[in-house]
Amino acid sequence: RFVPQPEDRFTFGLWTVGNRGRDPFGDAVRPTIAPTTIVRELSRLGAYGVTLHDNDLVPIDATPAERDRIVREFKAALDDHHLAVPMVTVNLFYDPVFKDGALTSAAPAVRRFAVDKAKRAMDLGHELGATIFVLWGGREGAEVDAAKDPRDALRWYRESLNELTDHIIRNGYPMRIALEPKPNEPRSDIYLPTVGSMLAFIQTLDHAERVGVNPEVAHAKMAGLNPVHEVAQAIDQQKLFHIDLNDQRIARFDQDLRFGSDDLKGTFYLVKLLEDSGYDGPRHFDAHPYRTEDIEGVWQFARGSMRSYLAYREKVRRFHQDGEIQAVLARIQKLHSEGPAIDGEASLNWWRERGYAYEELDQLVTELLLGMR
Ligand code: GLT
Ligand code: MN
Ligand code: MN
Ligand code: MN
Repeated sequence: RFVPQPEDRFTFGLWTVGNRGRDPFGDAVRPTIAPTTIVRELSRLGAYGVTLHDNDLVPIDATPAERDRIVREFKAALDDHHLAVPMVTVNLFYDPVFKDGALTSAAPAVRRFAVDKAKRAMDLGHELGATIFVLWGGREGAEVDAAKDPRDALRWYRESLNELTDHIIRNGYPMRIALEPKPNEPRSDIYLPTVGSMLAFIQTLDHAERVGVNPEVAHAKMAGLNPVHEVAQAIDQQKLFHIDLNDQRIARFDQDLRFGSDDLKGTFYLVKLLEDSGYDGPRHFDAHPYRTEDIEGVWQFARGSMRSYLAYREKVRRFHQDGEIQAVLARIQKLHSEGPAIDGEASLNWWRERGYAYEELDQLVTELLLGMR
């Protein structure tokens, strides 16, 4: 029970288990783990795949020969351990050249470099079999709005994305782009901060059909929003191309907590939404092990992420099978569908006086999560 299998479609970024525990106030606490080691360990733990930024695998200053050797060895490890790479992304935030944005930099030279870097990351992704290309615009934002008109930034963003979808189409890649919103950090304000704003922006692109979203639980919470409702809107628009699973407390810095470790009820409803909707994409964990952990703790973190998903999934199954919960739900539905049409004072009062039994339902869900049912 709760043993992850490849068919569960669990994936991890190289940068998640490989995170060295740096924070703005302290240096690395763990050594670098080689990508090929990460592949071996994730496979041993039952993951389906691994994801990466271009530079998680290939250093930004690698020669073409070095790049080819690194990619060859990585592919051999994927083959040996039967791990897939369903998604790749591009690092447009670490190098100082991107200090004022990449695709929305005010400097055309920086935008050119960024778009070309993204194209090369797409080529790498295609070579590894990825069909999803995530773009997290972490540096696409501002502190000083006097320096850059946000309308210009959006226009540059759009032009860059149009060039990237053209690249995909011209090369015949079966690839789609998933834009990942975040409200702030590392910028004071990041453009297109929520799933809703991304969805509206996507409709202005040349190839909107190729572009969807990659919501992250923590990012929605940082914006003070309900991740379940954000993801539901993406599903409603058929734009949930990928998802980043982690956890986060409201009104704190970007925590990247282990999936399902903090908000039990919120996580339950998210897993319920993913499972009930038939979402069949990767369950991608984008979180960091605590800074207190050594390498053993890193693998505990990876194992725990997957076990927790399976445990929440089991709770969803029980929710649907629990006689009492289903009876309350049926009662609520019957009330809503069979209550009188409103055509006068008596029927108005009928609705005004009716209780909805949500307290009863919510308590049952709470007890389910607490292991009492
Ligand atoms: C970075 C960020 C994540 C993004 C990754 C993709 S990198 O760690 O915090 O939310 O998904 O660029
Ligand atoms: Mn994040
Ligand atoms: Mn993310
Ligand atoms: Mn984060």
